[in-house]
Amino acid sequence: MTITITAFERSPDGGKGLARDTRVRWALEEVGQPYEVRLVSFAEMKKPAHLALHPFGQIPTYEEGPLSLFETGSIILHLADQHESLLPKEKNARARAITWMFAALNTVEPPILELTTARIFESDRPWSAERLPLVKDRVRAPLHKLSAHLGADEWLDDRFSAGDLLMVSVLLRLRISGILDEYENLAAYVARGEARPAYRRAFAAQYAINAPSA
Ligand SMILES: N[C@@H](CCC(=O)N[C@@H](CS)C(=O)NCC(=O)O)C(=O)O
Repeated sequence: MTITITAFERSPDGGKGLARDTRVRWALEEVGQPYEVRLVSFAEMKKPAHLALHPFGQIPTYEEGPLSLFETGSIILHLADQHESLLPKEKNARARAITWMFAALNTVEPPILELTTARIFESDRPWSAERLPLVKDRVRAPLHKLSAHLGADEWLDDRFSAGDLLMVSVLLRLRISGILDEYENLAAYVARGEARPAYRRAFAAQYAINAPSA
């Protein structure tokens, strides 16, 4: 069955792979599932046809026959559920991998999003310089713990899973701030994720659309 996802017609990040279609592309590449991409403009995302797929008017969406999904966590869980390469079959290992998916999206990502908002949309406010260090410390708080948990391990649990896919995708957003490099083992963990052939294919596919020269 054909799988179609949506992505920005032109991502504001200019091809850095930070738009959330990249994580869905990565999951699809990990499981060897071909897919099509429908590019949408900001204006199209807010129109009824797209809102019927995504109630919040965002990307990515995922269509597979009669099924349509939004929310990257849900899309990746749907794919991982069918592929042992992303979610182990053993009950407890599977539950732990799903826990890491939630941790990436619910614990680690929110302060990172707040930092992005502070840097991009609030930098001209008179209180921005005073607030930014506080926001950065809120990003660091879960990273200290994550770094301690990972230690010298390769992945968050015994083997790569959808939990790592989401955690690496979330941490990637920090690179521009320099905070990721404060944690040597997390920077190496992200680099391991990026080195995976499936990630490279996903990155290249979005880059072909979003690179400044494209
Ligand atoms: N929680 C959602 C967030 C989706 C989201 O924020 N998408 C961004 C692109 S990465 C978007 O569409 N932004 C444009 C907008 O909100 O108008 C998910 O994980 O899928």
